[in-house]
Amino acid sequence: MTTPSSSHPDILIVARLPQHLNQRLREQFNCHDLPAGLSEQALNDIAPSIRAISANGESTVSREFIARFPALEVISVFGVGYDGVDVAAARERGIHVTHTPDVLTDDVADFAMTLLFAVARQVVRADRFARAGEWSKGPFPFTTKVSGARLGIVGLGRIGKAIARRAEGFDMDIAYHNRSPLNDVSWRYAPTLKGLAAEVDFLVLSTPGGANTRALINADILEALGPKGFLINVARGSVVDETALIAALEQGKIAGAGLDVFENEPNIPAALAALDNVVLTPHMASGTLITRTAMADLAFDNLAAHFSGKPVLTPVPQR
Ligand code: NAP
Ligand code: 8YV
Repeated sequence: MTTPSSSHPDILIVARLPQHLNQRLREQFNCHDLPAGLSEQALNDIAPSIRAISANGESTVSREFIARFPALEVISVFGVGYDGVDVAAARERGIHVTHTPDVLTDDVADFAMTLLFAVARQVVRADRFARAGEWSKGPFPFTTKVSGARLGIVGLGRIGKAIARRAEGFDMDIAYHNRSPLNDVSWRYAPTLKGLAAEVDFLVLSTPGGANTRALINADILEALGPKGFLINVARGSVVDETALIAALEQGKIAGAGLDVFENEPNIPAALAALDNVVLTPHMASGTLITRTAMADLAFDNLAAHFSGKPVLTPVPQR
């Protein structure tokens, strides 16, 4: 590994990053931009000099990819989720992996509640109804009350707790499921995911993605959630078996879903898009100007700290 220095190190950008981050990176680093059309030959040519990778929460940075860069020192993820990065492979080489926790928590929790309300109160469908002049033919059908309803949170971490705090303002009855109970919260712990799904009206997902949570929400869990239950996913598409979800929605086995994340982004299955009982958004829960700017600054500051010989600010946790 080369010694960190502050003189325009070579950095590989592997994701579409916001303008603000791109600009800051270009001021400090010699940037090579993969999504901008860097050829395989050009990537091979610069590989020996690459000292940092700038990725986002949706990026895949595999063991094989990491192995192509012998001088790699740090991977900075613009996002809190780093399930696409092979952290074990990076650690074996002493490569730092950083992410952007906390700065996006409020926005993602706000957006989970936005999706929850949108699907329960059928805001998008009602908007279409109003615009199409359907109102003159009769009233919009009744929707589902949120205040006082039962909420289950799968993944009560930074974002999950912020969702619970918001839900308290709507007098919701709150329970959660993590792999183990927390002793610093008063919300009810459900020891099994199936038990949680069976007892709530809204099941909200805010776990990390990756192998440990793959298809956690399967046909069995959806069956337990039941025909009056709604699923909200602001976690990762991989947490839900999308085929099982589509079947459950089509067959009325659950009432509806609010989804910000999908198995194969940016592609959304046509069968899902054809349904009326879903609200679908393009992975935008953290997407406000203030938050994306804070994320960009933190992703940049992690790189800047490393290349000025300081510890990175927000390394991904040791797990
Ligand atoms: P966090 O603080 O690490 O919280 C994650 C929680 O998930 C922890 O409480 C953890 O508890 C729980 N968990 C992990 N594995 C689990 C499992 N198998 N079953 C049940 N619970 C499990 O992370 P965060 O900052 O809240 O972020 C959570 C995730 O939200 C990110 O990793 C990312 O995937 C997603 N996210 C999405 C967007 C978006 O734009 N839609 C934006 C930001 C973040 P235990 O370890 O005790 O189980
Ligand atoms: C971002 C995210 O949309 O933080 C995460 O894990 O998924 C989101 O905040 C993403 O990282 C930016 O593309």
